[in-house]
Amino acid sequence: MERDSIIAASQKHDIAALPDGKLYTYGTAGFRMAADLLDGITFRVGLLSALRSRKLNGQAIGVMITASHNPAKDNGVKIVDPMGDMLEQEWEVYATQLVNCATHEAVADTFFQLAEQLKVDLKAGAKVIAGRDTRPSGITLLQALSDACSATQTSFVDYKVLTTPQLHYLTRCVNTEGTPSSYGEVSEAGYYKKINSAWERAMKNKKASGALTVDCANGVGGPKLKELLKLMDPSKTGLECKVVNDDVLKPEVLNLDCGADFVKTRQRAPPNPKPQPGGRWCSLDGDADRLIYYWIDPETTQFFMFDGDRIATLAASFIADLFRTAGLDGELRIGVVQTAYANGASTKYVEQHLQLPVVCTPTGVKHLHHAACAFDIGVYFEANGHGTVLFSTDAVQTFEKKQPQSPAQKEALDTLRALADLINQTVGDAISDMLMVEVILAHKGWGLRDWAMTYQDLPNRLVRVEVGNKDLFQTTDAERKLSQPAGCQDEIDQCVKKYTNARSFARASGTENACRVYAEAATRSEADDLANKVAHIVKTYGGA
Ligand code: G16
Repeated sequence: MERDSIIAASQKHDIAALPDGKLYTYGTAGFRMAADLLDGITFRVGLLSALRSRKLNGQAIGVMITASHNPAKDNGVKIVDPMGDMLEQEWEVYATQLVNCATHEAVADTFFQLAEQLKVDLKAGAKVIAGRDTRPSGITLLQALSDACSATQTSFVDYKVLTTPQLHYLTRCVNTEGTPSSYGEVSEAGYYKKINSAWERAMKNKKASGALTVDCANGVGGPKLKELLKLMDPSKTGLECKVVNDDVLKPEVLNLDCGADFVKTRQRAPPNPKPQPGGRWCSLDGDADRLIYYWIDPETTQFFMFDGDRIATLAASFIADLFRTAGLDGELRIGVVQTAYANGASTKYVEQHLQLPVVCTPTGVKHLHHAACAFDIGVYFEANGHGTVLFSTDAVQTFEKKQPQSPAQKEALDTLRALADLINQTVGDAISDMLMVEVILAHKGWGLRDWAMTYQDLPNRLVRVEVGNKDLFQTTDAERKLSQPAGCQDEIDQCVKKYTNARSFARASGTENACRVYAEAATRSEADDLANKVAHIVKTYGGA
């Protein structure tokens, strides 16, 4: 590998220095910003992926180019580890280091220094696979990645347009192909086949009731869901799926007044198409890794949102029921992982009603995923609808070994096995999560009214606050408190005390140039008022 060829390739992919000596950092979802700043960053991420692959004995590393729920003008790049999980945290530091090199020469030197420091054999083979969402800027960013792979003699496969979870799936498939833990066929078609077969097994003898309308945020989820629907046979399972907001030809409409982030933050349905009262609706986000359901009560016209907390509680309660029926109660541990954004009522419901343990982690699926691995069945969801259910190897083996003593036990075991295949084990996947929700509703014979009645959310509000310098805000206690700037948390605490059953926290976003404030309280007006007051405090402390 030649220093000169890395420098020459790097020269084609410049980076703009940030003002005031600020650094680009590998955040909640990799590097994410205005797309025109990302060319050089993506090149350098390619270099790091080439190192990571060599460090891991040539296993394929995934790189996803997406800015998910962010506006169309943004883009992002993140690294996926061989088993489909997020990049190991220690390596985020190396990514930040490589990306912030001041010159092209420094890029090459840092590359070789990292190789030495991390004992990477540069003569070994390496592989990177990549995918992108529907943003047009993704095409040139893919080229930057490809150039980094050529300059480091790394084999590169471009899977073109994919949902984020599909790229995670493919990464795991490539690395497990031909082994006893093979995760599936290494192709997009293999993904659809695996999901559809698991869906049909999970729905055996059950029927979904009525149609489901899916808002795809005008993102990649639209065309991909339509591919899956070509395989799905509504006459077998009763599920009629209608796809809306699936225009991927007009980049500017991506995530615009639609999608999971819109529904969650505005706490209302997208204006178009207008949901029919009583109908079952859900929204995906721009790269199809988040899912939110909603429903309008035909009697009161009240809007009900089923966010990540609701999906987690539904999944945990169903799996716990299946365990009881299958006679596995007590053998395997189920736990729920949430973040500070989880509605207090959902936490109480899991702990007190379902009698299951809850763990709270900082925002970012990498944190939740890690915590969920500590359980035999780890249900993790962020309130924004990003999450999945992890089945440990032990759990899967227990389902396989268990001899059913009755037809009911057999059905429960079959359903558990099917769910383990249906639910994407690598990362939150809106399409697979949506089918999981449909399976559960069909098994329980529930409509959305029944689901809405499980517990009552505390009124809450999420506010985005633009500040002079978001980096001033440092958190502790799984982001439930600010450690910096000094004095800010005290003011928030004083404010929260004035409201009933209230809670509020602030943190810097890892994907946007802003802070987020969350507040919940006993009544709608108290939650709104508290959120505005705390947002004001944050603004005051946030620098000019
Ligand atoms: C990403 C992360 C999520 C996180 C979200 C918002 O989601 O993967 O874990 O909750 O950003 O993060 P923040 O509040 O730090 O901006 P996505 O769907 O945008 O990739």
